[in-house]
Amino acid sequence: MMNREDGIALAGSVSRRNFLGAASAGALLLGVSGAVAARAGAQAGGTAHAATVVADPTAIPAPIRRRHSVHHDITLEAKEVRAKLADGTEFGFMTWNGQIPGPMIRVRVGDTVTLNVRSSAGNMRPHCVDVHAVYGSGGGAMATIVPPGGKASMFFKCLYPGAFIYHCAVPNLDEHISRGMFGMMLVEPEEGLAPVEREFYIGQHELYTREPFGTAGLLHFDYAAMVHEQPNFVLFNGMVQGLTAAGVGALRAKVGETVRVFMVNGGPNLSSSFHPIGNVWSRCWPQGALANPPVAYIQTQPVPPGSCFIGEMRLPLAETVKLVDHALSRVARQGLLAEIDVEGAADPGLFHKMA
Ligand SMILES: [Cu+2]
Repeated sequence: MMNREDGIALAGSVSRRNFLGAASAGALLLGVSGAVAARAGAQAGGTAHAATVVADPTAIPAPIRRRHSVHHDITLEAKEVRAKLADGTEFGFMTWNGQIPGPMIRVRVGDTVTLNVRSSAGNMRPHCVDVHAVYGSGGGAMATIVPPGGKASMFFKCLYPGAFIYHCAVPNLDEHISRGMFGMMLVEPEEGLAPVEREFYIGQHELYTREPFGTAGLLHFDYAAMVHEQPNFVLFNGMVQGLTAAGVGALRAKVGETVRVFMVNGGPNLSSSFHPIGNVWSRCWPQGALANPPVAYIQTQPVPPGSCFIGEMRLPLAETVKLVDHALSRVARQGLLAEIDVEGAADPGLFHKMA
């Protein structure tokens, strides 16, 4: 495992002692919403690829087919980890369960949840969780704030459907989210979602570093760059081109399938213009708002920080679909890219290159 304390201590400019003092007082004064850590009982499941924080985009709880309510006992664990950001480059991430985004939690309207927040003993900072799927003060932030080695729990009932972000919400929440402390909680409507062949889960966020993109070694967090919203890295799942052959591998699908993409934008500051190159969102729910009818054939969908998106794509062609933020400098120069390799036979009747 990585040397967490070094990664975080080197990256941070605030001492642990000072930060802890500021955190407890600040949280009380500001009423900030909570953050989350998590290992979701049977459904936490998520796994990060070795030495990286890249969440497996296929490690998703199964679609809900039951038509009654249940209770869930879910644990999120705050983990500060030093991990690979790019080849030859490392960063001191903050994560839920060691992965970015944190585990996807999946429940149904009417379900109740006990959410346990744990903090690894080796952590340097307090953490908590604000869940946007919840009616409750700060989304649970104050109920779940925990010091290193600590634990706290909250109970809530899910009353409305949609895809919602959860994120850390201590006073330095922008830094903690930038370092990776966000994930998605999906509340399915009572009738569930239509079946599709595959589902994927990815998260976008931006990193503010003192060193430019491409620098080798351990990079350091830059508070001034964050204040001015000028990141050096914009990422899917916490790694430069992480979800491509150059990273931990591309996503895979087959011709004729329909795939559903769950996307959460942690930010903390940049909106995403989420677009599938070579395809289109054949059905999507802006902001993941499942109580509303989907919209059809959308090319590029805004996803604000602190929000989510659910989009479906038909895959009539064998091709590589590139998922991007269409603010394309983030793709060309800041590391943001995911690919879906669609396997199957060519269909010249739909598309072919001409001589
Ligand atoms: Cu935190």
